[in-house]
Parts: sequence; structure tokens; C-alpha cells
Amino acid sequence: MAIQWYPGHMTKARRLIAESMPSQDVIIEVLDARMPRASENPVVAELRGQKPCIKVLNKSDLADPAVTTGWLRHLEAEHPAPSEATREATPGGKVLAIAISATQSSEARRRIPELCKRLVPPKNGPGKVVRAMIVGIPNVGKSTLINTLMERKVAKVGDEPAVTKSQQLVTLKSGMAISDNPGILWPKIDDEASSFRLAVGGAIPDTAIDYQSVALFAAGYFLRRYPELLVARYKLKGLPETASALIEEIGRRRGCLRSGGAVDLHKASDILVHDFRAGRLGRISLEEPPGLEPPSGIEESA
Ligand SMILES: Nc1nc2c(ncn2[C@@H]2O[C@H](COP(=O)(O)OP(=O)(O)O)[C@@H](O)[C@H]2O)c(=O)[nH]1
Ligand SMILES: [Mg+2]
Repeated sequence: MAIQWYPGHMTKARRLIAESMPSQDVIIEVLDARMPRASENPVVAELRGQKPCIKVLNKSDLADPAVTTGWLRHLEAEHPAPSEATREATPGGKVLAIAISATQSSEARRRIPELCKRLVPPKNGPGKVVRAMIVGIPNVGKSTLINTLMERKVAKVGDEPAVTKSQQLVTLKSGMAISDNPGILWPKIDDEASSFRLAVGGAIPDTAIDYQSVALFAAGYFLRRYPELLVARYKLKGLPETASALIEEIGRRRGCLRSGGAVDLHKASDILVHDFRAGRLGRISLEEPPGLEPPSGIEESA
């Protein structure tokens, strides 16, 4: 399933980000902790060049904590701190990674400015503000993070893609200037598993995707990786053998029936996907760092 959802405002957003890049000291790239690689936009890497960057694995309250720890280790290994002795520049500039939950404010408020200070040498003199720019794909919590850092609601937040339509600049109490930006994707997302993960997580509007195959992907993955959470949530007697059998069973248990008694698969798919997005299934990660691959055995879309 290749995704080609690239509304006009994203072209404009990309241009705005590119134009503001030279004046920035640090880039705050918000990722979805449940899928740090799938939610990493190659366009951000391209526009950022060597600018220092904080990779914020947000929504970590919804992600599997052991997998998030694995991702932080993986990112650390990928972006080692430059050695003090040689001061060699690392490819892609200095990068630090943290896992937070932007909705749990105290931690984000303390740690983000702390990391910015580690990456950007203090500037002296009046008017020398540190400038940071928040970027990332849609619906990862960029606006929520800026509201948390500001300690009040300055940016509109919503559980759907494309809520933020223009750039917004705010100044923190510490004097640091931060801009929020609309989420950007890349024009053609052709890695199939990444497309599915992005769709399951809600980075792409449900109307722009083949919803049923997205739910089948999710069902197959949850069966393989988090069967006990499915059993608990849907009070299953046994574990269905295939993804489609799971969706049917959810439909039957929740009374999603058409006239004649057939299961309404669209409604049942909706229940599964929205339960995941809201964290009602429990803490789930959709993607493992290399080396922590899930067990195989259940077909994804039988
Ligand atoms: N559970 C949880 N939800 C979050 C978190 N951060 C943001 N959200 C929710 O994710 C949705 C998208 O947030 P928003 O800030 O508008 O994302 P943006 O499109 O990247 O600006 C909203 O419903 C937020 O309440 C978080 O850390 N944990
Ligand atoms: Mg936003």
C-alpha cells in the first residue's frame, strides 16, 4: 500500500521549514515512540543537514516501554557523541534522543530545554536568543509539546492529521524562541510496512487509505506480538488464527452485525484501530529496533 497523500499545505510547510532552517540553532524532531523509524521523515534529515537535533520519541505513555528503551539505545548507537579528543563531526550533526509524553508536562518542560543547552553553546549579549524549530509528521504531538513548553495553550491540538496549518513562533520564559510547524510527510511513501504503521497510528487521514487492509495489518501484528492484550481487551476465549478471524471475532463480540447476521468488517476494524490509537489495548509499539524482531507465525492478512 503506497501512500500518496500530500495536500497542498504540505508543500508550503516544507518551503517554510526550508526557509527558516538557516536561522535555527537546534531542531526538535518529534517522532511517534510507537514507531520511531516509520515516523522519521527523510525530508527533515535532508533539510536539517548538520544542524543539531533532538529526536523526541513522544507518546511514550502509549508505547511498549521495553521497546522504547531499545529504540533509545539504537539511536544512541547510531548517533554517538563526538569524541572530546578528536571533536570529529558525526554525520548528520549532533543528535540526542529522549522518550517523553508531551501530555505529561513536567518531564518535557524540564528535559527539552536541558538537552537544547547541551547541544547549543550559550550565546552572549542582548538579543542572542536560542532558536529551535519543532518539526515532524502529522499527529505526533508537535503542538501539544509547544503548549506544554509554554505552560498554556498557544497552539491548536487535535487527534487527526493537518490540524496545524501555518508556522507559529513563541518565546519561552527562558528566552528561547520556538516555532511550531504543520506536519509534513514525503511525497511518496513506498515502504509498505511503514505506510501501514503510519496509517494505523493516525498520521494519514482514514479517508486517504484502504482502511480494511490497515486494520488487517494491525490485527496480524497484535496477534503475533501482543496476543495477551487482545485476549484481555476483547475477552477472547481462544486466540484466532488469522488477522481476519480476529476482526470477525471482535465484530461478533461487539455486535457489529449487518442485516442477515454477517459481521460489519468496517465497524469491527474501526474498533480495533481506535482502541489502539487511544491506548485502550495497553502499551503497544508497532516497530522494533533492529535485533528485537517479533516472533513470526501468524499470517498478517489471511
Ligand atoms: N497519549 C498521548 N497523546 C498525546 C501525546 N502528545 C500528543 N497527544 C495527542 O495526540 C494528538 C495529536 O496532537 P497534536 O499536538 O495536535 O499533534 P501535531 O499534529 O503533531 O501537532 C492529540 O489528540 C494529542 O492530545 C502524548 O504524549 N501522549
Ligand atoms: Mg500541530
